[in-house]
Amino acid sequence: MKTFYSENHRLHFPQAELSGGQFVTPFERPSRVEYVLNRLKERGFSDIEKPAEADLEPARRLLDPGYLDFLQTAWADWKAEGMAGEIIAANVPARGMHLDRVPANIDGKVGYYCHASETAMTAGTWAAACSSLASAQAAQRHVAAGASAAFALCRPPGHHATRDQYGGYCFLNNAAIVAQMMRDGGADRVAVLDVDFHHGNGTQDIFYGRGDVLFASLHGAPQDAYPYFIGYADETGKGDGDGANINYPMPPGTGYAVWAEALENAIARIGDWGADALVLSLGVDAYKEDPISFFKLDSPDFIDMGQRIARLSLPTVICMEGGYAIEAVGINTVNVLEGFENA
Ligand code: SP5
Ligand code: ZN
Repeated sequence: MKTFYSENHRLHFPQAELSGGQFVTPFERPSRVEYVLNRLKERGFSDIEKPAEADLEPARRLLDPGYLDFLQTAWADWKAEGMAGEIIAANVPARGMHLDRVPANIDGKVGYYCHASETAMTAGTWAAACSSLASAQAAQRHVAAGASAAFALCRPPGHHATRDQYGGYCFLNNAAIVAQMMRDGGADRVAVLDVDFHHGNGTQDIFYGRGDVLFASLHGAPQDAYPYFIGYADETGKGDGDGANINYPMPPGTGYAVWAEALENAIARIGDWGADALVLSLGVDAYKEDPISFFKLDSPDFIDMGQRIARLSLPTVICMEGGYAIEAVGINTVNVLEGFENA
């Protein structure tokens, strides 16, 4: 399997993440991908290509153009306002306030376009987010050209980014944009399977009203896990999308036996639905040692996960999402790829 990767992810490395009332070094940090790269090479996945520049046209059609303009100009506007530090959202539209009026002031705009203040933006965030998208798009083109699967080593991740909000370490929803590109390329029905520990709220948001893209997510139950306000099992889609959204929220301590049962159900639903292509949002934060998550998967479980997903026998674009037990991120990620390839 071929990997697409851009080192420009390094342009995004905020100093600060607001966690437990303190500013800490962000869990989502550049070294994560170094571990994946090293493990890829160790295990013989040596076909690693740098992608061409991102194509923002599909993003402009799928997402809110105002949001994309904001991402692109936020840093300059923030600095122009005299702000000394990184971009952190301090004021968000809450219950009873206007949810649809975009402020002119950059501090207000940041709150409007952000859903989680743990995520800071810096001078290089937009460029890094574009490079992450570029990897996903190159992987999609590779699969469209006939490969059975490709791996996009995306950083920053994407699945929490909605059509008009960043957060959860995500800015551009790579998986969603790739799913749309697969549709545009002729796949009638595209499934997005999200195995990251956190609910893929962004991907759900983008496709909630659509019947041509099915979204299935296995994640920590919102009562106990970020993003807290979405990800319940009764969120099944609306309008044309009714029945094309499937959530599997699971409680603290969930191990692989229960998790794999949910996965099997998701795989069966995707198969029955008649998907022509698959996007896998691959986070490995369901791992037992992950510092911000509460599932109990072990490293060999990720091999089994890859094997099961491969049984769908669909053209598959795999996009890297989360995973923060840094030294195990490489092993667990590549375990999924090996399981997938050897199935
Ligand atoms: C892509 C992805 O995996 N994003 C995850 C974003 C999670 N953000 C909120 C994390 C809150 C965790 N609380 C920290 C407790 C540390 N003991
Ligand atoms: Zn995650």
